[in-house]
Amino acid sequence: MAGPRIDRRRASDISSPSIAPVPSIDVVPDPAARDLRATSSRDPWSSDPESRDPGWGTARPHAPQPPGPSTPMRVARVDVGAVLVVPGRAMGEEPRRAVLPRGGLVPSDDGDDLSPTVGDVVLVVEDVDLRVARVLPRRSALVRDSAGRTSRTQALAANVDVVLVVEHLDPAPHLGRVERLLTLAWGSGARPVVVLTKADLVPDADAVSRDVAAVALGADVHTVSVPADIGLTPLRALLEPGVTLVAVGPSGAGKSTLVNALAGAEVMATGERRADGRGRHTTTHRELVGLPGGAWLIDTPGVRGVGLVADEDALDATFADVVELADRCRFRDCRHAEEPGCAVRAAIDAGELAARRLDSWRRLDREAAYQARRGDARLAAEERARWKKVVRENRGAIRPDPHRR
Ligand SMILES: Nc1nc2c(ncn2[C@@H]2O[C@H](COP(=O)(O)OP(=O)(O)OP(=O)(O)O)[C@@H](O)[C@H]2O)c(=O)[nH]1
Ligand SMILES: [Mg+2]
Ligand SMILES: [Zn+2]
Repeated sequence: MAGPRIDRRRASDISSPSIAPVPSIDVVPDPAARDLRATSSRDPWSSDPESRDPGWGTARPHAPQPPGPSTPMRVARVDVGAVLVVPGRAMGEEPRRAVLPRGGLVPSDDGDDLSPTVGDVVLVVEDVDLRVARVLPRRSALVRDSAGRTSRTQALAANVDVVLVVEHLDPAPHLGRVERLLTLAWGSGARPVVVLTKADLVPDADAVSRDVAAVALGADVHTVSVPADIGLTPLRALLEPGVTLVAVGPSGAGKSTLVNALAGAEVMATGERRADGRGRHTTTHRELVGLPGGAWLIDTPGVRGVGLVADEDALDATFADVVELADRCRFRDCRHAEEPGCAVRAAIDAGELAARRLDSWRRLDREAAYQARRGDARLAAEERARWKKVVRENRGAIRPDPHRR
């Protein structure tokens, strides 16, 4: 369930009026996919009944196929220059290594070349090696802004239905991180579900859980403990055949422990935190695991910071309460500071909205706007590079005029 769609003013519009939405490179989210029910009744896309596993997403039947026999496989893990792939019913099958084209980019039906990510469905061709020939359309993707000089985005996982935002109750949950990961999740096209772990370690799990629920509008919040076997039943209920769940959250939150509990087997290694309290990453790779019942789980390493990709709808979904208030302010360009008739300030003064919620919204909104500008700058640079190439090519074709000096 996405938040209400409100024509709102971005907080950052004031300082930078000309922000164009950045086109997402890795994903074209299907709005219908935000509703889990919409994804669980997908059309079969192949005449081969073995391939009708709904977890595979929907390929357009008219899409051009690479020549020769090719088999759809699911990416279980990404390596350097290759991916590990598993067939549709993955349990018990050893993943096979399939090499990527030079540069790692694979043609997709959307016209762009993509770096295959965990959860992708790819067509592989068997000749000398197993080769990845094509990435089938993603029905959802968890996309983050990749750090670094280039303003590329990175798809962390594809074709997911549920994003488990995993956060520990001990130490106390970090609300800003939950908001950030929820925004990432809303932007993916999948349904976010918050999981608060280590309920056995705190006396007041329910009270803390209510505080988290207040910043997780539209998402279910579950309080769990794996060792004490608390709260796992509603999560197990999510494991429908063909459904893919991905666990995201900080290192040590208990993502792998949760994945193992849901899988009913020791599929991922788990680890203690170091005594000095600094996070040691136990899981180092994103990995897809197929369960006997037909559901899929993706475990991810704890990420220190996930850069947001500009996505106004996702931010609006996460901050639906603030957005709704902002829409009632007297002035369209209200900064929610000292202006008369500010509904946001009024709500904060009345104790109906936490001041940190406004701060948090501003921070993430600014970050998304910054990311959009970087995206624009990158597009402009690509355009310049394309143009230079045209000029270079034409220089060879047009003979210089000997009379001109
Ligand atoms: N008491 C308690 N400990 C837990 C619970 N869940 C996980 N742990 C412990 O927390 C530690 C970290 O768990 P992991 O599952 O490895 O955490 P992770 O999120 O996968 O961490 P990374 O792989 O580094 O991202 C381990 O020692 C687990 O045994 C829980 O519900 N209660
Ligand atoms: Mg782990
Ligand atoms: Zn206002």
